[in-house]
Amino acid sequence: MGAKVALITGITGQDGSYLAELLLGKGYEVHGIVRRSSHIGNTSRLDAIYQDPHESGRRLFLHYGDVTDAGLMVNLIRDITPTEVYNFAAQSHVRVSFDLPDYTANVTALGAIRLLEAIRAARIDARVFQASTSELYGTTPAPQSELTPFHPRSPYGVAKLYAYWSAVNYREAFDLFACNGIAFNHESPRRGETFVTRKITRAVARIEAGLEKRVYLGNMQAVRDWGYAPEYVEAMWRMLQQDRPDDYVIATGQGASVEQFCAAAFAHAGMDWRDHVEYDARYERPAEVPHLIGDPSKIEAAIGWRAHTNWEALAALMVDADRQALAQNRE
Ligand code: NAP
Ligand code: G4F
Repeated sequence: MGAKVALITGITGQDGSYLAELLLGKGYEVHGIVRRSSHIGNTSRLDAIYQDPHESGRRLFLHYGDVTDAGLMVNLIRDITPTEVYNFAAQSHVRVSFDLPDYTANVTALGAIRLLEAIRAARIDARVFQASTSELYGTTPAPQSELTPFHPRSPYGVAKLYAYWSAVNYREAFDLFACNGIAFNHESPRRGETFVTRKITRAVARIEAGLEKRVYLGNMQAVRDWGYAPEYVEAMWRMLQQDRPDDYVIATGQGASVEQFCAAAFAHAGMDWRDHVEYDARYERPAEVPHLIGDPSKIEAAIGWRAHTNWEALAALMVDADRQALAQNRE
């Protein structure tokens, strides 16, 4: 088999950075698209693995780009000729998507079709992973599986529905090896600071250190199926190593409310969440997704992947990481 070359859109995000590490460890040449920013902070999740690619033996290459730029995508795909493409680029915040519906559709929906078209135009035999989401299910009853009907409840969910069906369509119409991973919420110390788990664990560390007194949250009754991101990127990679392309739910199969996660995170630091959490209606969404719990039986049976870290262990490890980060920053 020839050299494995991966292209990751969204490489600077939580999943992109973990996947880049996984693939480099497996001997891949890894290319990533990075948005130009006025500061260097947007590549901070890659600091541990990024070395000067011009030195011999380096296998991580970063390219300026944006999935709203179709011409760039065509040129990049043609130049890199990847064997695997992982599409993680998205405006991925559900609440923000209500404020930026047009932009979210452009990046999250049309970005996917631009990428698929670039692969088709280049006539390369790349395998494609599309980062689909449990947000597709919206209000349909839990547990949700690959057979559960979709009913997205946000501009983000609607955009991801377009991307999901685009991947299926290119598989059926053009015989492209395209897979959807319908990932339920997955978190880590690299989770963006405005998603609820990281917002909570960061607040726990800062309240414990005396830097803050309280944290403001919205709907605490929503239930999510929270898993650990490094395990989920392993599932995504394994999906592209199968003989045939298919779509899979990636989940733990366990649900917990925001309140339960919050209670566990504060308890890990010996505190009672009720002393430090206040309600703020600004964090409510115009339409909420109340209850997401995945049924991972298909991926467990077909691929042999299963989640190992449950939400309580996740809350503890994220609090510990935020404590450590705070201590290092204060040195
Ligand atoms: P994330 O941390 O928000 O990362 C999103 C990535 O997309 C970042 O690298 C971001 O770049 C990049 N991006 C945004 N707009 C772009 C554009 N116009 N052109 C190129 N890149 C762009 O998300 P994540 O948690 O790693 O999730 C990865 C993917 O899985 C996303 O598509 C997300 O919607 C989906 N997903 C996530 C979960 C979850 O629970 N984490 C569950 C289901 C599906 P910057 O760093 O420059 O912002
Ligand atoms: O952490 P969240 O913002 O994640 P959400 O909306 O479930 O979306 C994440 O998971 C999806 C997979 O299902 C991904 F596709 C998506 O890209 C993203 O990664 O909110 C989780 C829950 C929601 O019900 C929200 O209403 O927490 C509730 N919540 C309560 N207070 C809050 C807050 N969410 C945020 N972000 N901030 C709050 O203060």
